Amino acid sequence: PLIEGILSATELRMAGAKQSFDHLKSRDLVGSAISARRRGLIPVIAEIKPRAISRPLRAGEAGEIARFYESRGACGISVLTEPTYFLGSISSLEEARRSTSLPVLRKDFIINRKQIREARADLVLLIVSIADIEDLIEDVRAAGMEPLVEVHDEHELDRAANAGATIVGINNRDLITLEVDLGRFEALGPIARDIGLFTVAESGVSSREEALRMMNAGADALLIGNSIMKNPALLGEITG
Ligand code: IGP
Repeated sequence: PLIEGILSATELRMAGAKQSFDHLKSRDLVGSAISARRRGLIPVIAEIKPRAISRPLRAGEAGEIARFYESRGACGISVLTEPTYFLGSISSLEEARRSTSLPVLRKDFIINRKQIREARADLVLLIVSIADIEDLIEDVRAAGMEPLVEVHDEHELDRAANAGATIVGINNRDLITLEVDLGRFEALGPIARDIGLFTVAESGVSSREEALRMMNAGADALLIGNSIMKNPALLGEITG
């Protein structure tokens, strides 16, 4: 029901979407994660997630948070742009991208190609369980961005790999029950790595110990939102 609500709100909004799109040079997440590791940091894609603090952001705040995240060693920034349930906005994505030199991931419920051209990001989240990723992966690349394909189980991982994904996010949170289990990445991460995919451990990390647990399971990067939105100082502890 949550997902259905989000998707129907998205469809309504898309009626007025603009089509123009700006091809700026794309920033490379894989390179940025590798360089973080070389500097001895845990590679974290730090998320701007207004839902975690239960209010939309003020003008300028997304830029401030993005700069703070960069200063604490993040290798990328994720920005929730879904407005209805996650209180996000396209303008905070644009602000975040203007304010740092890090690759920026657009976090939304993308179900059609019009949405892809709504905003300039470096990566666009595509969720296997809700979207026609076989088509959308091509659309994202045609727009000069890279898809980060989110999976929850082995079947979805196969689908992502067969559709040509190279970066996969394994979500520790079940999108229906919202339950978090770090064991999900531990089970799927190694399988994804074995087939040569770049793996992002998504959701549920709120301490250095949990971050190390994901790294030990072979994560190439972590995606963290809630815990660092509530307590930004935690990010520096986690990245190291
Ligand atoms: C971040 P967390 O538990 O640290 O806030 O998780 C991120 O993984 C989560 O926001 C997320 C998400 C999503 C949100 C992962 N996939 C899809 C909305 C839609």
